[in-house]
Amino acid sequence: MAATEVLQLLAPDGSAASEELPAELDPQRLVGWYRNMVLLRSFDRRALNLQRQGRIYFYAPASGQEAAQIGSAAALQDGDWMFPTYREAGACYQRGLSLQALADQLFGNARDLTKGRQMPNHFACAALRIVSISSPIATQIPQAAGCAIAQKIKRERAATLCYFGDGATSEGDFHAGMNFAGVFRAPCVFFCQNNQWAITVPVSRQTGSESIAIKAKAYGFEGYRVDGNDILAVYTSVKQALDKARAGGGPTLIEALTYRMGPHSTSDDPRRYRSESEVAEWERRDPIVRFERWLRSRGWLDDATVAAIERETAAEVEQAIRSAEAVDAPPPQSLFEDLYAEPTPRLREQQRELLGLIERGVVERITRTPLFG
Ligand SMILES: Cc1ncc(C[n+]2csc(CCOP(=O)(O)OP(=O)(O)O)c2C)c(N)n1
Ligand SMILES: [Mg+2]
Repeated sequence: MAATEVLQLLAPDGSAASEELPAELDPQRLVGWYRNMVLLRSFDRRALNLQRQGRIYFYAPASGQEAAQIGSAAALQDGDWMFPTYREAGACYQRGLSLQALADQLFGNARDLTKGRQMPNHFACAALRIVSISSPIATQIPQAAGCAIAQKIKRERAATLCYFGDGATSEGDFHAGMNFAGVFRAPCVFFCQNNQWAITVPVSRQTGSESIAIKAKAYGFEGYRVDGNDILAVYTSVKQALDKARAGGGPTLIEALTYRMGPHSTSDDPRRYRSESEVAEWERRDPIVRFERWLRSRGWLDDATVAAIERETAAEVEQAIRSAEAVDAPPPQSLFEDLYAEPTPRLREQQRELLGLIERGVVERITRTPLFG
């Protein structure tokens, strides 16, 4: 397939390009993906409201990108590594990070795996090989290439999946990472969610190339474009690329064409830079509606099941948020842990000083101080 063609298996009206499905995709698994997409949409809506109510201080929604997120992460296997960005709540959930862990991270509470030290949306889980998210755009791309090269040296039959956006492709780190991966035939899949915008900058201002996918050619490997709102196309292409990487076939770049339907983050008002008609146009290609239509046409979903999934996922989200909010902030002394095996004398002194201030009531408790408005 040429790097400018777009792979699509499901049309926006839910009709399928082919009746044939990969053997591993049974109805139960497919309806499970649908459920996860609905859950992610519900989590997004709820998290935006939490920020507006001042209960968390930041959130980066993924509405419109559910197919790209769930479909890509569904292709991962044991032993694979994943380098997400701040928008990948859904991909992390699909990979196995629990809804409770996501909610705990947004609140930065004592149960949070990132121990309240990261901005909301910056998930991580060592046990699942989900690497800690860096806010600076594209820094994870060379890291992912390096991780994949290490996998190759260790002769693991596993691969690395690296997430980034269209905006990230204008960073030097994109070039460095892709180049390294190409030279060393790293088992790395570069998954670009081209959601048309990098905050206020449209994708037309990111590149003079025909596509993002075509850039892979310059680094000596294959690049594909897929319809990122078509979960079957996303899953199939990422699965093929990961299988190829695990088998020693080197890296692949996948450009998933999708759309960020909401704001960039809670600090953004997209009405100031894009038209309502553009948003409406993409709403007609909603990935959840499309997948639901197809599942219904196959007889695997009906009104009662859809209603139950919507009800149950909303209740699960509510429960996770309630539970997360009820857990206190991490203990202040935990600030001093994890950096050194043995704390330095200076760190010990600072810890003593802080605990003294707390005892004397000078610092009542460590609050979740807003960093971003
Ligand atoms: C190096 C760097 N420059 C600028 C920023 C500010 N910033 C945060 S998100 C973002 C846009 C990223 O766009 P894209 O890569 O398309 O990802 P998306 O947010 O659309 O998912 C920018 C410029 C940053 N975090 N890091
Ligand atoms: Mg973008």
